[in-house]
Amino acid sequence: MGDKNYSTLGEFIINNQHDFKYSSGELSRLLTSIKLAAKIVNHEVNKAGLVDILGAVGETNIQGEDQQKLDVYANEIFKSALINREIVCGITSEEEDDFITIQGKYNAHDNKYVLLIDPLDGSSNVDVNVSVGTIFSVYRRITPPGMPVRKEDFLQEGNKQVAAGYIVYGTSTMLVYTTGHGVNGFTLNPAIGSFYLSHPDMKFPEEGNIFSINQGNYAHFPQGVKDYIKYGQEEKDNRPYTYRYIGSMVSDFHRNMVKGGIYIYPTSSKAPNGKLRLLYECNPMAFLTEQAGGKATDGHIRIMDIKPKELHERSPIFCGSTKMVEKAESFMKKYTSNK
Ligand code: P6P
Repeated sequence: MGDKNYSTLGEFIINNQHDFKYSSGELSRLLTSIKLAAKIVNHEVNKAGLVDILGAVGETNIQGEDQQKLDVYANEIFKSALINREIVCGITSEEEDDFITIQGKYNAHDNKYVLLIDPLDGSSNVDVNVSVGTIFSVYRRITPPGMPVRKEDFLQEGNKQVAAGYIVYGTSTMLVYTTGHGVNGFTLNPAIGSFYLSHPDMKFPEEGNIFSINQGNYAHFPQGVKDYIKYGQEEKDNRPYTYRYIGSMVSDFHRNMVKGGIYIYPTSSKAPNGKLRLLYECNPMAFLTEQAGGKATDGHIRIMDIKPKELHERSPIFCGSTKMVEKAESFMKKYTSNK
């Protein structure tokens, strides 16, 4: 890829700053800080096998999940990039018990954005050298500037998001994001540390045949999901589907967006509310899905219309190629009269 033909992420952010009325450049600085943190985390992820950064820290996070050393490391890198540089007025993270309000020296309370982040999704895969990712979501604060943020600044519906994106630390490292004007993907050239626009205007194919779900939980799934899995296995039309499930949502999502497919993490008797967290996994991925022409629901209603009640609440998610999500919904609808 000749670098000269691709704009860098920095140029792209500046060139598209006009998308924001009254833009004070705050969102541009926020995205630039995420870019910086992504490069630092990428550097560690790529050499994880060589330094004492693998394995668990021996503690659990608020989710009750063993914290991997890289989870904690990535969380600290993104926090410091956004807090020390006083880019946002508040942050919440999968690795934090509660939200963090930022005072700082330069009145960060006046800043207008809050950040919600899953610093390293799928981190249990790092030990086995499988791709992992960071997921982020940005909102304009509700509370007036000049005072500490409150919970309502974070408990906003996904349809209020200002920006969302992910970094996938894979065979190449990519940053993919939206500010509500489509989805664009940037690939890191590690030799010079710049992200280049490699995937402009990404779109979910309307139809696809890749199916991502942990079929190990089949016995625990709702009947509608079981019926949809059987539908995907029939020898008919563009079926049977190809089943691909990496155990790292960002990687499954990215592949499905490029090739066409659906990612499903449904409710089950083992996970009555699903597993993925609404605020910093489902909502940002739903924003990206819709901006790329796909569909994202909880099996019945649009993910981005769910009114959050708790910071770490979970939601089932069906997201990807519109026709595949609608077909899955049609099976779900057969068993829920009141939805
Ligand atoms: P399971 C990783 O922990 C994650 O949040 C997603 O990235 C991934 O798709 C899913 O959970 C894997 O969960 O229960 O199938 O192992």
